[in-house]
Amino acid sequence: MSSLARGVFIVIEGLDRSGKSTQVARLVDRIQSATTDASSSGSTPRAVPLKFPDRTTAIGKMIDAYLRSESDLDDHAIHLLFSANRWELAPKIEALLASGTTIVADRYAFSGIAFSAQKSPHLNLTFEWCKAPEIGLPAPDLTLFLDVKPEIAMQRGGYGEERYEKQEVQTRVRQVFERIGEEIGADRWVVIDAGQDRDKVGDDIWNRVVPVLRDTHKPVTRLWH
Ligand code: FDM
Ligand code: MG
Repeated sequence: MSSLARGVFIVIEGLDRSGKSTQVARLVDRIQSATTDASSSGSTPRAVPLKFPDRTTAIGKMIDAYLRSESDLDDHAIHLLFSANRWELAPKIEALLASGTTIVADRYAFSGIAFSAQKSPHLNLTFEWCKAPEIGLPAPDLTLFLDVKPEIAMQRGGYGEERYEKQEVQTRVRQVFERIGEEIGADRWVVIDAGQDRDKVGDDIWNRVVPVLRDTHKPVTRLWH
């Protein structure tokens, strides 16, 4: 690997309980061990996980209270907070990629659009309105959508603790994700069958990621530019 090669920006998306967190951790480990050879400089990490929302920032704490139903916020306001939470981390994303570190993010702008736009039957949150604040964020090189039927996901442990963890919400979210995938296109959006066992899901992800890891000489693009 050339010292000039940038890191790659990978996003794992999916419904709640689709196995994202498990697969993010596995993928980071796998990239880490695949790149820990003579070319990597000492202990410099070659891959790091990120998670959206990042609940540790001031904005993230407001989001956390909202998700745990400790606060209520207007649907437009919470949408913009989720987006602001990405914009506040965008400089870090750019710096990591420039330094050659690959990022594996647990959710990103696509969750932002899907979870807000699913509310549109009742409100004014159109797909286009929800997409607008995400335009211009660093674009993932690859998004892996972990596809699981909402009725399967809800049988998994811990389901239903937070806002949005309801079958009818998840069903609408999945439909918006489908539309986003069509817009992004097959070269950057890959659907993974997340109903399979974890090892198989991990292998399917790895097979799609390997070619992208080699493709580090094109510049980072911006969402919908
Ligand atoms: N969520 C997540 C949104 O509504 N908008 C966003 O921009 C993001 C990143 O927050 F229900 C929703 C999706 C999920 C909840 O996600 C928190 P985690 O992965 O369970 O922390
Ligand atoms: Mg959750």
